[in-house]
Amino acid sequence: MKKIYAVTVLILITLGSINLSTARDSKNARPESVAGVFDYYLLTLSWSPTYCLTHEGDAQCSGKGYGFVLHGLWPQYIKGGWPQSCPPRVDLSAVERAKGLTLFPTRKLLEHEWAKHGTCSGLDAMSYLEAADTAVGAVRIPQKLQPFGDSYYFQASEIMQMFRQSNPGLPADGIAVICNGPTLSEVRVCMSKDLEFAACGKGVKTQCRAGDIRVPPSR
Ligand code: U2P
Repeated sequence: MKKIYAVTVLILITLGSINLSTARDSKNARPESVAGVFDYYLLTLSWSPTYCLTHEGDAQCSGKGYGFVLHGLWPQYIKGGWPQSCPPRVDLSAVERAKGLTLFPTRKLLEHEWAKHGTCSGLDAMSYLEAADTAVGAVRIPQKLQPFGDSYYFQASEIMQMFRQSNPGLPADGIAVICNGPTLSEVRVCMSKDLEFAACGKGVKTQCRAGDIRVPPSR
């Protein structure tokens, strides 16, 4: 009798935990990634000198002298999150790769970004790369953040202010600055599907400490 009771309790506990974990999984589940189903784009510009501090061997780091480089043009959901690696998976053709290499600093990054984010734009590869070209061309890099020789220190709010001054129409909630510890890592600009400056959705915000952050020099 004791044995039957113990087995019944065990079954009930197991069923309970299956139910709980199913509920947890469905709460955390992202909407399925479907090409073309998203709300706006996030243009991400990486401060290459910071990336190169930890990736010396990368092709973008060998004396290229880059300042900001294109990291990606990422489809986003207004409620937070983003689709990624949308089917069907299509590799870039030689012509598309050549176009992409005029925009991205390395072939590795180009191919990764197309596979992870570009496929979710709902555009064919050439149209996606043209959209990335338009997006990059729409953002004027402030004079003080062009590639240069010295290390500079700015507050994240000053970096946002500089970008807004150089880009009339860029709203205060349309830009985010990302740091890697005490160092500038990226500037992210939100854009509508037709590549106009726009407010960012949930979850896209500045991630830097208060006070000065370091902007290391180009190499
Ligand atoms: O932020 C760290 C890495 O997370 C990925 N990311 C972040 C925000 C977002 O909206 N979408 C996104 O994919 C980026 O990864 P990657 O594209 O480089 O693989 C980002 O570097």
